[in-house]
Amino acid sequence: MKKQSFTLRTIAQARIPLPFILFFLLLLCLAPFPLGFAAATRPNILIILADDMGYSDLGCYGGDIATPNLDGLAKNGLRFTQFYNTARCWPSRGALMTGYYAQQIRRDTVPGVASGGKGQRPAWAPLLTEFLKPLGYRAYHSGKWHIDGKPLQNGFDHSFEIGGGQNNYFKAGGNTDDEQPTAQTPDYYVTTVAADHAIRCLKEHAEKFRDRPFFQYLCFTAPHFPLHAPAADIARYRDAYRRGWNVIAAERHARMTQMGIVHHALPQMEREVGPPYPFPEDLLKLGPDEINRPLPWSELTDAQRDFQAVKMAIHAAMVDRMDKEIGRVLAQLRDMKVFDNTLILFASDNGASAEIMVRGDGHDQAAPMGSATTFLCLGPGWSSASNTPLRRHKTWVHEGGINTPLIVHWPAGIAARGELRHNPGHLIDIVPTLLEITGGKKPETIKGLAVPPAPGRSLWPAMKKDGTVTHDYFWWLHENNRAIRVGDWKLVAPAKGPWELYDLSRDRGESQNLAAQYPDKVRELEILWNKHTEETNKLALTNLPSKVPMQNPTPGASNNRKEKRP
Ligand SMILES: [Ca+2]
Repeated sequence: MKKQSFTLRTIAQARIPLPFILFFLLLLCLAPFPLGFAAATRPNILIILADDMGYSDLGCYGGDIATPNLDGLAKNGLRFTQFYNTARCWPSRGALMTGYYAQQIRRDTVPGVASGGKGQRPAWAPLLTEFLKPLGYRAYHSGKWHIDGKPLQNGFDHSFEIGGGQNNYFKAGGNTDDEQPTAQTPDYYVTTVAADHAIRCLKEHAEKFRDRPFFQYLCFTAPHFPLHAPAADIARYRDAYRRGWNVIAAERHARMTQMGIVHHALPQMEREVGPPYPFPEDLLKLGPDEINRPLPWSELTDAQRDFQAVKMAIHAAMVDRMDKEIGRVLAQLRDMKVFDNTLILFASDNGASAEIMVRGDGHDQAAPMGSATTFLCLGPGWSSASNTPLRRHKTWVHEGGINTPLIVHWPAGIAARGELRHNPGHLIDIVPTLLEITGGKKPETIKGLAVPPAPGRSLWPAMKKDGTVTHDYFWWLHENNRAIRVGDWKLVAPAKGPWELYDLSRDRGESQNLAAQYPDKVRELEILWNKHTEETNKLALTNLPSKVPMQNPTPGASNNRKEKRP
């Protein structure tokens, strides 16, 4: 008001003609409205995470699984083609929800401190919810969690949490609704139950909090092992994968190339690379038709081919069912008339998994595959096809382990329809992106602690125009698998292997190791990786909670092998 009075007095003194004054006054009167309008229409946010889904599983990324609802979001939104996660469930969720690399917040292994699945975030690393609250958002969590603390103590107003080791899609045991045990139902299937919960939260929101925006965090466990799906869903894919993983990979690669998603050669499957953790006794429990190497399909026996084809049929059924459930959530948004002004982001927490193990109640070889008493994993043959056309799997930081689709849909905010974005990005970018879009702010200190600079960049400019967001580098470390990307150069090494160097501008399949040809580039990137790792470890060892047990005395040693819920 002070400023306005001063301005009017100035105008009067200047003896400006009346029409100009009236026009100026009109502008002043209108000025508050755009601000108010923007606040009133702040977008709702829906983040949907898949679990262990491959880069090319979705139809809109060249896949052969029916995913019409996600394809529809892609058709009217954006698909990022080089979007990264951290190669594993819990570090990805920590990075997504805080905007820091997982090690910076002790959510992946750091030598000398409780970390990884047992790590506690520093007080300066609250979740995204805490930054959305002051903007009026209500927040709902439905599904997998894998972050330290409980959702209700971390800014969520409701939470359905899939717990209990996540070892059975058909059992309610261990799952909680606002921290209370949930009831078993005859047709229980957790993918459907998670969507039901999200829809229930949205309905309540429409009834009681219509004037406020919402953040719905919907985290499916699909298609993480065990391969469990309703029999009718499996039946529709029973014969779809009999051609084998080599043919399916080639078909996916051809479609992705035609769609413009990739433009590099398909890498060879690595027949010597099996699951990241060997469980030889578990392999025996699965019978003679399970194999733990991605052998050429032609080398399999007929019985092995039948068995393997059904496994992929179950994986497809899990993704197909997830898409159907997403469709029900989208229908709820349309029903609430908020579909256009809800910013929807869909991604997977890591690449498809080569793991093979048996947990929970074990595996009954006589039971129908994919039913409640079986415990099957995708394994390296099909995870190679699922991650087409990228190399390796979940836990590795080669491209197959760390790439995910990222679908962005927000008709009210993004003009582009059906476009690709080749701008690289990472889960660490989601918090800054959402803060920029919503007008949220991170304070400089939290609970008396200085908030360290976060590594992510807002992808909002890239959503408007491709190629507008650059990062100094992307960094990875998981289970001693390590990598760094600067521009299109990527330096990567498996836990026990030497550095490999790739030019991702023409070789995202990581087929041509250029390390011997460019030793100076290797050295330069290695120095950068070492520097970031040292700084990260130093940060992780500061601002410790009062009672933190020391562990992992050996650098690189993992405390994750016995994680109950990878
Ligand atoms: Ca995962």
